[in-house]
Amino acid sequence: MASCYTHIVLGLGATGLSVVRYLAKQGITPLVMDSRENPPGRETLASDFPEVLLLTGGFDCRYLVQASQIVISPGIPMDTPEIRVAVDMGIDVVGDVELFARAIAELPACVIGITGSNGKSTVTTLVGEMAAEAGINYAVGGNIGVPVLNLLDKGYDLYVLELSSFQLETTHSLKCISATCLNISEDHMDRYADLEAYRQAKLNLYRQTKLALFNRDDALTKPNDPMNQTSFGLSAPGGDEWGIQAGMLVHGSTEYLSVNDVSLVGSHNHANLLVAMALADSAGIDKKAMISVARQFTGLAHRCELVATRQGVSFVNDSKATNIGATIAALKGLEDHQGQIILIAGGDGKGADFSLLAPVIQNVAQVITLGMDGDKIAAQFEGAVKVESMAEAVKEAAKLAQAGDIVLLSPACASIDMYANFMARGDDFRQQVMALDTEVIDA
Ligand code: UMA
Ligand code: ADP
Repeated sequence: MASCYTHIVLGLGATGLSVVRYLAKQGITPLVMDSRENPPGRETLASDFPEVLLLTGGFDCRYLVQASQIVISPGIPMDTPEIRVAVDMGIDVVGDVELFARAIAELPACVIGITGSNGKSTVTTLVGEMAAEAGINYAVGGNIGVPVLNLLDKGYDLYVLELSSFQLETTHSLKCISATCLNISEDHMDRYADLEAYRQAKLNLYRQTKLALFNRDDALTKPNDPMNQTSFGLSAPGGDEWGIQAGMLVHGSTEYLSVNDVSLVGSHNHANLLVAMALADSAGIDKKAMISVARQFTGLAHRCELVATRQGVSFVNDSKATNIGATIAALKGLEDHQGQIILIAGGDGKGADFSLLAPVIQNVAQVITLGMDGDKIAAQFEGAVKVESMAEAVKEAAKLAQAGDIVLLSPACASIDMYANFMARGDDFRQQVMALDTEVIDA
């Protein structure tokens, strides 16, 4: 008979470790299980929590069925058979964000929630920067890379949270002062039955928010139920909406700043800025702070980032384009570019339908593909060049490019088939660009 643990933590990545730490502070010693043989948090767990037992290589049902609470990491699907058994038995199966929501309900702090297929990290960072500029005691966390439970002790007044569909599937009581679903396009189709199932996971965020901010240019982001809501979008706004009128970012009839004074590039980033201002407004952040950030913020690394110009060719790193929607946004953003675009794409497609890329990819001069699903992208573009490595991709691109052209790494895929994460992929791209022989560029 397996010993009885009231609390079980599933997954020993960043989230699992944060949950163990959180439970330990309450005097609870959980059992940890991970389906991987060698999960990343193994050594930290052994050194910081030697009393915690770790079982690897699967989820043992004998323990699960006796638990009163199971805290599941976002990387583990809720429809894993062992989890389904526990849910059917009425066991409290929750994610770390749900534990955070229950704890924060007792505190006088506000939460802003941000989800969507693309732009989450950009918008989360923008709102955080606006809070900083306004002198608010704030924290940024969630899917952006800082597990939410790690932020609880510090007594912040405002939490700006990036939330993934995975995290929202296991979150039921998060109360936000404002929340947004930025956009919906195909992503993680290996985890969802269809786009609608993925969308509904994201729309969970609106359930208990004081103000829902949806994207009026994307009908899929509209809340299902009537609630206190307003919209942002690139058109002229009506009433209390946020939008663009006569080249100015505006809230209703109140002007904020000219799009020409915004440092971020691309119309998708204007939408990001509008919603960031709307979210900041709901937290009482003053207009001056918002405008100052809008003027200065040039964007995050690995998102359409110019890494080098060599012999007049611009090399742009958009490694964070881990789905089709992000690559479409990057290519649309470059539509007015005078020179040619050479696209490097491919990786782990997560079950995506790459035919959605076809309309925009036709404007590209050449497509170079790599990675596990590179062939599926190559099938959308006649004459695509298939390569095995980033070094080869960059060399091929450099051979084809002429002054005035752009070589764009925008993979439309996750990186995990070839790299630890999208940052490592972007860094490799940058290194390969830096390592290019002048002869290759000149050839
Ligand atoms: N895994 C197993 N077996 C397990 C547990 C995990 O195979 O028992 C695998 C997962 O399938 C996944 C990987 O391990 O491939 C990591 O999963 P995890 O749940 O342990 O992840 P964490 O390290 O806890 O990081 C998670 C988020 N990762 C995922 O949702 C996959 C991080 O978002 C987030 O920053 C972190 O919590 C803190 O909140 C990353 C991400 O890729 C950036 N998110 C996806 C995205 O943005 O598209 C949703
Ligand atoms: P996320 O956190 O949702 O992945 P990021 O801000 O990290 O979002 O950006 C991810 C990718 O999406 C980048 O390639 C970026 O250029 C692109 N992107 C950013 N904002 C948007 C948007 N509003 N619509 C479409 N693509 C976007």
